[in-house]
Amino acid sequence: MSELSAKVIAGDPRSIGRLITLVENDAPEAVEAMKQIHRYTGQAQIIGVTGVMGSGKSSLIFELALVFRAEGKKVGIIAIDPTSPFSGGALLGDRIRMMDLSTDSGVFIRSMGTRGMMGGLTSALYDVVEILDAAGMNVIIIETVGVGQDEVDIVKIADTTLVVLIPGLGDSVQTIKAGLMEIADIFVVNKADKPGVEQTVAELESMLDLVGHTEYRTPIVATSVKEKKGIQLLTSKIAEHQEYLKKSKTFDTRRRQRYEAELIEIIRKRLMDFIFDEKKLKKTVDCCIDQISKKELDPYTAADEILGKILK
Ligand SMILES: Nc1nc2c(ncn2[C@@H]2O[C@H](COP(=O)(O)OP(=O)(O)OP(=O)(O)O)[C@@H](O)[C@H]2O)c(=O)[nH]1
Ligand SMILES: [Mg+2]
Repeated sequence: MSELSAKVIAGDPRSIGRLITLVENDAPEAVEAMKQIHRYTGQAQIIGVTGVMGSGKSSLIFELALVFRAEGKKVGIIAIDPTSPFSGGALLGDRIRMMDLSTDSGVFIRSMGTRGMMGGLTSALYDVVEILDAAGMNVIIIETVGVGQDEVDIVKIADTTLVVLIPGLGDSVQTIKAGLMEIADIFVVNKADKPGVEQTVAELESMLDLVGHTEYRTPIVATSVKEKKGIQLLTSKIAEHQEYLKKSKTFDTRRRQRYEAELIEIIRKRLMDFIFDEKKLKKTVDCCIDQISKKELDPYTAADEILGKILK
């Protein structure tokens, strides 16, 4: 095992950061390390947090992190394309507490951008989750803004997905539109210090009624980071969902789905890398052009042979 892998497994923050950077830069050493650390993964609880922009996802994550830290758990936080950095959007009094978190060795925080990573974010995200897991984080929390494809991906990775909304008109309609309804394991109505919470909760309840009776009914938790309300209830709902996953065997199913999605992602990425490497591609097909010209080989058979070689 490489020194880097060993240090990552030992939980060394600098090495964790370095390996993540290698992964993001698509460095060959990253693949070696990823191979080595896989067998040290599988212990972490993975929580996805998605939802409306500015709904307080980062603020909530910090509150959750504090609770998990108080329970003695190590926490990894991944923020994808954060529009407001953790420190920037914080409620005034919380900034100091957040500083405490960022200097706490039991917490590892990392932001990941989608820009400049052609099709690479998802596969890099799987890697980062594996890295934090292998590094001994007991809980890994991933924040994404719930627009577009991202929230669908988070569902493939997370054990428990929180969808964060805020009181006010049209939120629940937005939820159905964005397909967030299906992905929520827990609905959070944050900023419950603002008017209209009851109505938003009621709307969500009646939407859930429409879904009908299921073994697991998505709980709705009203929280206020500002007034420090509902956080404990939220953590207990997360724990209940974990229990449900384990009892109903859904946990194993989800983990299998995650590995399936991860494997497909790696294969997709490798193929893409190959296809977009114009020079390499040209060189690979070069050998057959003569034969095709002389009618010794047809293009389809040639393609089969080349693909066979690539995929071997
Ligand atoms: N009134 C009130 N404001 C809150 C609450 N939670 C967060 N905020 C404020 O809402 C704003 C956005 O909070 P963030 O935690 O950055 O929200 P976010 O969902 O992570 O935002 P993006 O990552 O930009 O989508 C900040 O100004 C917070 O201080 C709350 O419970 N009540
Ligand atoms: Mg945020």
